[in-house]
Amino acid sequence: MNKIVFATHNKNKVAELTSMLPAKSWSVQAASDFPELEDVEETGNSFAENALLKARYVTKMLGQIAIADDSGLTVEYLKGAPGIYSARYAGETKNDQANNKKLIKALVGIENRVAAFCCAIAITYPNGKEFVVEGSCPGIIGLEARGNNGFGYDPLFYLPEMGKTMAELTMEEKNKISHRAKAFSLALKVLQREEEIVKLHRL
Ligand code: ITT
Repeated sequence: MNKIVFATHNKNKVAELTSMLPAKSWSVQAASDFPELEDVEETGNSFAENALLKARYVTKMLGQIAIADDSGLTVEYLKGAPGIYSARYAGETKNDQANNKKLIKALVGIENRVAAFCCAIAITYPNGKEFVVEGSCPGIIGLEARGNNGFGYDPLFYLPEMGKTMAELTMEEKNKISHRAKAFSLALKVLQREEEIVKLHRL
C-alpha cells in the first residue's frame, strides 16, 4: 500500500480528510506523527501557493508523497478577508472562538453577508511532480454562532439550502458539500492517475 503524509497540524483537517479516503487505498500519516516537522511559514499570496509550500516541505523532509490543505473563509463585504489569514484573523494564537467573535463584530449591521469557504490541496511527489486542486463552498455569515460540530468558522457559516450552519452538519454531511470535500475528490483522482502511470512504467 502506498504511503502519504497529510502535511497539516490541524487535527480537524486530518479527521475530515481521513474520513474521505477510500477504504484500503493509501496508508496515511499526519505531520504530527513526525516530531521533526515544524510549522511552515505561510508566505504565499494564495491558498494554492501556501498549500504548495506546506506539501513541498514535508516531501523534502521525509521523501514521501505529501498532501497539504490551505483553506479559509472569504467574505464579500470584507473584500475577501480573512482569506489566507483565516486561522490568524484575531491573532497569532489561531483561536477559533476569537476569530468568530471578530467576524461577528466586523459584520454588525451589514446586510451583505455573502461568503465562501475555499480550499486548495497540494500534492507533491519525491520525484518532483506537483499538483494543486481547489474547491469552494458558498454560504452566508450568520448573525450568531450555531452548532457544535466541525471547527473554525463552521458555527457562523450558514447554508441557506440546508437551513443549517456547517457546525450543525455531521461530518458525513459536511463531507458531501464542503470546499475540502470538493478539492479532495479531485486530489484523489490525481493520486489514482499517478499510481496508474507508475504501474504502466513497471510493465
Ligand atoms: P495547517 O496550516 O497546519 O494545515 P491551519 O489551521 O493553520 O493548519 P490554514 O492555514 O489552512 O490551516 O488555516 C485554515 C483556517 O481557515 C482554519 O484555522 C479555520 O479558521 C478556517 N477553515 C478552513 N477550513 C474550514 C472549515 O472546513 N470549517 C471552518 N473553518 C475552516
